[in-house]
Amino acid sequence: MKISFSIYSSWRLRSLRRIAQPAQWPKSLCLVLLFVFALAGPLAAAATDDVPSYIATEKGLNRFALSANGKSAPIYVSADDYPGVARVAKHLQADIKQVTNAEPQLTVGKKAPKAKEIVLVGTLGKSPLIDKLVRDKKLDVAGIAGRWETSLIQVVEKPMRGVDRALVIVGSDKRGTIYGMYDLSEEIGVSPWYWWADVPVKQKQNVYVLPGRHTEGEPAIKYRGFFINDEAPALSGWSQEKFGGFNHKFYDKVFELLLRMKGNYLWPAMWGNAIYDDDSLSAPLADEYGVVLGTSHHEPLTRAHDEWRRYGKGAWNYNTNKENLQEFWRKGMERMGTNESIVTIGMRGDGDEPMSEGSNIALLEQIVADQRQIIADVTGKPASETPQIWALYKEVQDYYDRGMRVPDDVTLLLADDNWGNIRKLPKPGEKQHSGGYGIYYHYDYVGGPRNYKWLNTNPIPRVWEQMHMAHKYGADRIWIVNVGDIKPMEFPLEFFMDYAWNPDKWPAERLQEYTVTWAEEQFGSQYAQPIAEILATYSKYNGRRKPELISPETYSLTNYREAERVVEEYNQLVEKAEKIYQEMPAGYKDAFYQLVLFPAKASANLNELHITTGKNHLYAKQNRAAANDMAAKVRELFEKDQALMKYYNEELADGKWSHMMDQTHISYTYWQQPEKDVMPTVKLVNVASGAKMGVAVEGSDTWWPREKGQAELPEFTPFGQQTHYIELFNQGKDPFTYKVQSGAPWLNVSSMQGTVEKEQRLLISVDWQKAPTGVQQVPITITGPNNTTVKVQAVINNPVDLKPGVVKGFVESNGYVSMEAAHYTRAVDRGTIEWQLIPDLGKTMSAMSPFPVTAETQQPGGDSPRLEYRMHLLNAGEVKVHAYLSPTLNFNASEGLKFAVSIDDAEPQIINMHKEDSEGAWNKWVADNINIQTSTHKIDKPGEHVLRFWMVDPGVVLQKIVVDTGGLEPSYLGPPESYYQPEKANQ
Ligand code: REL
Repeated sequence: MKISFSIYSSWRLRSLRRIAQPAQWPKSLCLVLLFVFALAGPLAAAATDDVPSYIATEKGLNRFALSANGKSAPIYVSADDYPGVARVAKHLQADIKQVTNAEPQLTVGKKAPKAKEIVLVGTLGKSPLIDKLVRDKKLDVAGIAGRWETSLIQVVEKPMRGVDRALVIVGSDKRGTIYGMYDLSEEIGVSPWYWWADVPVKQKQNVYVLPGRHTEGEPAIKYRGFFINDEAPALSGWSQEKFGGFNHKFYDKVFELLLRMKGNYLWPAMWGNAIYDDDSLSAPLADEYGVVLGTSHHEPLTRAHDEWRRYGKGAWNYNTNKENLQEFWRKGMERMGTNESIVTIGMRGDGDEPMSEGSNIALLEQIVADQRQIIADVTGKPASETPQIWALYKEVQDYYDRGMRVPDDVTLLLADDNWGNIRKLPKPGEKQHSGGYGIYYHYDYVGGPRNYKWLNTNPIPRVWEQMHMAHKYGADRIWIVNVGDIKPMEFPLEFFMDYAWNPDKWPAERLQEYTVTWAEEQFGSQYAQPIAEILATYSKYNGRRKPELISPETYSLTNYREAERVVEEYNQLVEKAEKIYQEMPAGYKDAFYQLVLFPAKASANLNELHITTGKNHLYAKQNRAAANDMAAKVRELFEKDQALMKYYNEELADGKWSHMMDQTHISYTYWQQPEKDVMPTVKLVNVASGAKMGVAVEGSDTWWPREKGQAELPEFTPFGQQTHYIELFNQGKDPFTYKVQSGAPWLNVSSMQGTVEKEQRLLISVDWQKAPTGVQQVPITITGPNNTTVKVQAVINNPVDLKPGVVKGFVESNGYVSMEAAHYTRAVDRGTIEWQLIPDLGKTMSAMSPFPVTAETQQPGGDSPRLEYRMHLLNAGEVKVHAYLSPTLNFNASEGLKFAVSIDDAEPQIINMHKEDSEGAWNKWVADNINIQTSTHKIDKPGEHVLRFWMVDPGVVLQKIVVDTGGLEPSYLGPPESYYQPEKANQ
C-alpha cells in the first residue's frame, strides 16, 4: 500500500511553545496579544498553538547567544538546587559541546560566575538567584509556579548587575527544571536517542535562543513510563557485557533516556533481576534524577519477584505464610525510604501466575489492608499519602468486576489484553475514583497465543486509537508501556511518551506528520519523508501478524496472489531503505540501520522465509522440480536471517549492540519461544530424467494433467484483476518446449511458445476493446512434451450495460466485492457524532470510526450515523457481509460492542462483535489482529445497491468490508480492493 505523507512539518515533537515575542512584534499587536493572553490566563493563551523551534542559528535582536563564534555561554546552577538538576546540567553542558564544539563552563555553587550572558538553571524555591529574579519582577513564573513538571525557558534582559542577558531555565519542580534542560538539548540537535540508537548530534556553529517565554505547560498524564520486561536473552546479554548487569551504570542510561523523552516512571527489569537488591546505587540514582520507581504489577511493596526467590521464607501464599510475607514486604518499604515511588499493592500467585483456587476476594481485600498498614507503619504517615497502584491485570480484573475494591486513593491501573487492546475503561460520568485510573499497555509480551518480543510490531495508529480512548475516558493518572528490551521499540516508545504528554496535540490526522517529524529529528529533513513512510509501513506490515506467528500457511499462495504480494511489498520497502542507506552520510548509517533498515530487512526476510517454505511444500505436492530450488532458497533466507542478527550483534556501531538481537524467532511450535532458531522443514522431490510437464492455474493448488476435472482460471471482467496466470512446470530434469493456443484472438497470452527448464508463468489478459459482450468460455490449450495437452478454461464476463468510468461505486467480480472502509461513498454524521478517518490504521489501508469515543450508544436506522458504500452486484440472491474490525475489546463491560449492517432499505441487523466470548475467539482476534463479523443479507435484483454500516457503540473501528456473493476464496488479508469509481458526496 502506498501511504502518502502529504503533510510536512518541521514542528518539533515536544518543543516548548513560545508564548510571546514582544521585542520583535509591533507594539499594537503586542497590546492586542497581551489582552488576549490576559483573558486566557498566563500560559494558556499561546499554549494551544504550535510554533516552530525557539532556536536560531543566526544572530538577531534580543536573541540569547547560547554559543557563538566558538564560545558558549556559561551555565550556572545553585548549590542549593537538587543534585539531579546539577547532574543533568552536566548533560546540557556536554550536549552544547557536542553541538557546537565549544564546551560551556558549568558552575554549581553559591555564586554565579561573572559573564555578560549566562544560562541560569534552577528550580523554584531551590535557587536563590532565580527566586530573586521572581521577587524583582524580572521573571514572571505565574504560569508555572505550583504546577506539575512545568518548565519555562525565558531570555531575561539585565537580570542583575553586570549581566546583560540571561537565559533562564526554570522548573516548577525538579523534573520541570530537568525537562527544560533536556528540551533545550533536543532543540539544539541532540535526540533522546543519541546514545540508545546512535543518532548523530546535529552540529551547528552558532546557536541563539529567541527572545520570549517558552513552555510546554503541564503533562496531560501525570506518570508516564515504561517497563523493561522479558529482558532475556537480548537486553540481559547486552547489559551483562556492557555494564556487568542491570546495575546503576546501566540504569544511568535508562533514566537519562526516560527523562529526555519527558517520562518520569519506570518499572525496572525483573527477570531474575531486582533493582534495589542488585546494586544499592541504582534506586538512589533514580531518586536523584527524579525518576519515580515502581515495581511491576505483580511485585508488591517495591520488592522484585526475584527477591522472594533470593530471600523469601516458605511459600508465596498469604493463607499459610502471612507473617513471612509481611516481613518481606515491610523490608521493601523500609528500603524505599523517601525515594519517590509508586507502590504496587495486591497479590498474584508466585511468578505472575493467578492465585490459587482458594483465593477469594475477602482474602485479597485483607492482603491490601495489611499492606497498607505496613506502608503507614513504615512511612509514619497515613497510607493514602504514599502513591499506590493496584493493577487490574488478567484475573485481577475479574476480582474487581466481582466487586473487590481497594481504598479510593489507590490508582486503579487498568490493562490491555497483553496484545494492545484495552480491556476496561472507567465509565464516563462515573464518580471519579480519587486515586484515578491508569493504563498498563504492551509492545512486547511473553505468553499466549504466542510470545512477541523480537521486533517492533506496533503501528502507532492503533496505539493512538486505544490511548486516545484511555485519555477521553479519564484513564490519565499513569500510562506505562511494556517495551521488552527497549530496543527495537524506539519509535513507538517515544510516540507513547509524547502522546502521554499532550494527547490533544496529536489528533489522528497528524499521526503521519508525527512520524515525519520524528524521522526528521533523527535523520534531518532530507530523507524525513521516505524514512517516515518506511517506518510506518514496516510497522503496519508487522502489525498484520506478529513475526513469531507467521507460518508457511499464513498467506494464501494461490488466491489473490496474496503471498507473493506480501513478499513484493516488503521487498520494495527494503529496496527504498537500502537506497537511502547507500546515499546518506556515513555518520547516519548506524542509526538508520538500527531504526529503519534492519527492522524492514529482518521482517521482509522472515516473511519471505515462511512464504518460500509454503511454496516449497506446494511445489513438492505438485512434484515440481523447482521444489528443490525453493528448499535451497529457504536455506538461503534462513542464513540471511542469521547473518542479519549477527551483523546487528557484532558489527553495527562496532559491536555496541552485542546480544541485542539474540532473541529466537523462527520455529515456534507453541506460545513459548524455541531454544534456538531452526530452519523450517522443507521437502525435497526426486527429479527423474527426461521432461514432464505439469500445469497449475491461479486460484488452485492442484495440477494438470493429473487432475481429471477442468482447469479454470478466475473470471476475467473489466472490473477485476486484469491478468491471471497459468504456470507450466517441469517434473523432470530435462527442459521441454511448449506451445499455446488461445481460443480467441482477444484473449492474450504473454508467451505462445517457449522452453521450460523449471517453470514458466504465462499471464493471460483480455483485450476489452475487442472482446464480445456477455459471458464467454474460451479454452487455452497448452501442448508440452510427449504430446501432453492441457486445456485451461478462461471465463470472460464483459457486461453489456456496465462500463468502467461510468458505473459508480464498487463493482463485483469473481464473486465478491472488497471495499476499504476509507472509501465510503457517504459518511452521515449526526449531532455531535462524526465519522473520522484514522489514517493508516489497520492491515490493509486506513480505518473509520465514530467520534467522540465517549458518545452514547445509538439506535441504528432512519437518519442515524452511518457509512454508506455504493456497490454494483451482478446477481440476485443471498450474500454474506464480512466486516473487518480492529480487535477492540468490550472495554465498557456492556454485552459487547455493537454495530449494524443493512443493504438498501432493509432493517439494519445489529451485530455484537463480542458475541463469541471465549478464549478461542480472543486468541484468533489477537493472532490475526482482526475481528471479522459476518451477517447474511438478501439481494432482490442485480444492479446498484447501498451497503450501510451503522454506528451503535463507539470504539468500533472498521477497516474493510468484504461482500461474498458466492466466490470468496480463503486468504489472510481478504481480497484486494475491488474496482471502484470514487464518488464522495454529502459527507
Ligand atoms: O507482560 C506482563 O505484564 C507479565 O507477563 C510480566 O509482568 C511478567 O512478570 C513476566 O515478565 C514474568 O515474570
